[in-house]
Amino acid sequence: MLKERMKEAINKQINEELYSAYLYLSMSGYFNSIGLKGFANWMMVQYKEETDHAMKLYNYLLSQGSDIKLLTINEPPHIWDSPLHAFEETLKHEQHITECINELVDLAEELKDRATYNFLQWYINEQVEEEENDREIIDKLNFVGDSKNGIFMIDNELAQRKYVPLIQEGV
Ligand code: OFO
Repeated sequence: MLKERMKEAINKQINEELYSAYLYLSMSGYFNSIGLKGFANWMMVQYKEETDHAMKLYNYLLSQGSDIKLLTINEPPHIWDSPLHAFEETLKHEQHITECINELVDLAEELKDRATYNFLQWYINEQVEEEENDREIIDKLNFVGDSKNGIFMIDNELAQRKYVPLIQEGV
């Protein structure tokens, strides 16, 4: 059984993950609108993954007999200056999510909530991967600069990303 503070914190994290989903759905729309379908695909996959992250927390609350208290999702931006700007904002946002997860882990430690502490390890590893992916794309975008050919090549690469539901990954 979860303590009240932990229930509240996990419900808040569901909101953070759903905002992430909303942000990346918005970015997918932005990339579509400037003709970069590969970037749009990458963001659409990210949107779906964030929804999975929220659902994993949601299901955890249910498995602990906790209630679900959904909060208002903020409106994300809908326009960015460039692909590089969008990915810099993505990295910044993921760094914020990493901090949120770290705070949840700190709370689990404070409350001696071993089950939640254990559950959160998946998110710690996921955040390392998320930040690394963003940094790699930022490096590539910085490398090609304003070259249309370069952006086109990155767009083709990002078009290859496929969504794999968490359930198929066995987590
Ligand atoms: Fe983008 O990461 Fe969720 O947790």
